[in-house]
Amino acid sequence: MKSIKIIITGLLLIVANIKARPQQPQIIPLPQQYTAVPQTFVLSKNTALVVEDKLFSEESFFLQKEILSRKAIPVSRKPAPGATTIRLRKNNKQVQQGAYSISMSASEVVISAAEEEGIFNGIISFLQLVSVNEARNGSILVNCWNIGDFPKYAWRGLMIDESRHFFGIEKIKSVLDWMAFYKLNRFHWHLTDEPAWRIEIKKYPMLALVGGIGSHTDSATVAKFYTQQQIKEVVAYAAERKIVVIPEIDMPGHARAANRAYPQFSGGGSEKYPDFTFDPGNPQTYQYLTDILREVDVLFPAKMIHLGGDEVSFGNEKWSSNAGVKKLMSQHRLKNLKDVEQYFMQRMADSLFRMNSKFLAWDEMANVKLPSDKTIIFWWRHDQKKDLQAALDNNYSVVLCPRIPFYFDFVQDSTHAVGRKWKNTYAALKDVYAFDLNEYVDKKQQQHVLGIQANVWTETIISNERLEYMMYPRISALAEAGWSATKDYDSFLKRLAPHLSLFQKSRIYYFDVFSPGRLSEPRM
Ligand code: TNX
Repeated sequence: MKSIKIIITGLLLIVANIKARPQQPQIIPLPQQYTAVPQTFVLSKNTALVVEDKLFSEESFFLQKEILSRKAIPVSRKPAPGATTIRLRKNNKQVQQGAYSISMSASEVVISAAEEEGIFNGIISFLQLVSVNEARNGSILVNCWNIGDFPKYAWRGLMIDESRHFFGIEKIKSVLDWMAFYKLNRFHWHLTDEPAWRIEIKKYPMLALVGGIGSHTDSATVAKFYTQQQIKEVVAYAAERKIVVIPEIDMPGHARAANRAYPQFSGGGSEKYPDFTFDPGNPQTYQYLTDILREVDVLFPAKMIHLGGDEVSFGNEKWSSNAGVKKLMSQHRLKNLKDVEQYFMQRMADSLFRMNSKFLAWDEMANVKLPSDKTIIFWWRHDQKKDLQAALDNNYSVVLCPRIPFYFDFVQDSTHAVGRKWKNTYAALKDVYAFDLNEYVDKKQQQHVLGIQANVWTETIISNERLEYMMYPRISALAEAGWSATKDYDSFLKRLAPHLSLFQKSRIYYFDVFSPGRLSEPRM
């Protein structure tokens, strides 16, 4: 009699559980394929993690550490009789970079992939399924799914500007954690600009010591920058999360901080943008910047460096009266200052190519003549589609980061007032989500598109709290726009809701899209 009772209660529980199950796995970005399996996997300290191929050893430790830190469950690595198992399996059939599959049953979870990025993505999906459930008496019940998944775009990026305001290594690590949680895999680090230079260069120590002083809102604040040791630490932290870090050393404009440290290489500026440029008319400028880039190249294994190239015309008026520039123009038959700008960039790109590194730049460089297989253009001026078209026509690879909707210094709600707006438009969560490549690029040129990226410029962002508010939850929408083939905003919002609690638990200050007035927009 007693056993029948237990069986009936058990059945009722299972039925209730199946009934309550969501239509989609609780994963952002939504996997390409999924089917529900009407079983429940129990994760506890008796669960064993089995690494079937040494290739996945590093990832297996990552998974173990994450389950411990998120849920206080120390899964073991030794299979015990009767215990559930998580297996990391090599499957060479998953050819696409980043692809993985998960098959689950009550007794085991098998995550498989052909390579490490794929297994990492599978681990993240599993962690998401686990994350939204609470542990009871040391175990977590996880609904079972079979999943087959791969990314839509190879480049799913986020840029943070630490020149205007400096956030520091702990904040950057936290950002990398959340990027990894959403399978964002390119961190573009804007380290130099007008207010400050934020990276130590051994050959030119004043760049950090003098150039590191100040911020966009306080020109006197003490020097803040990353030592080379810290850079290595960030790069390694990112690598553990399969994130490639791409440094940006902005030139020939946005160079004021560098020019404060080494004025002999300044090409002057304008009234509004003093000391804005490097001097293209001084032959030594090229060697100076190449020496800087050689150190940067050693520190960042990405083998690609972003050289900016944006908005040079804001502050290059002194070039017209510069004897060195005049000489350069006649020697190389450069007709105007735009030609000088491009000449400068071609020479600097050449320095990168000699380091076997790729050249990355903003869309002002869409028409520069460079080898198309070594050049990536970032399209940002959403009101200038012709520049995107030029980059595509030149066969350059492109990353799309149009201001609307991908500039996260723009506000995300009509009531917000501190951040930027473009006329009356801004970058609402649903617009980030709705990004559709077909609106920008013809089918036949889409093979040039590496992916998408959001940029967090920080003129109006000083505090961690505000940085968080501008990023979360918009990076969740960015992630799904960059990964999933089919999108549905309502289903996204359903899956997003429990993530807001995860932000809260991590003490992240976010924009509550479900109740916009609840957490107010922080001041700068
Ligand atoms: C344009 S995007 C810039 C940045 C500013 C940003 C503010 C780009 C390549 N240049 O220097 O911070 O607008 O939204």
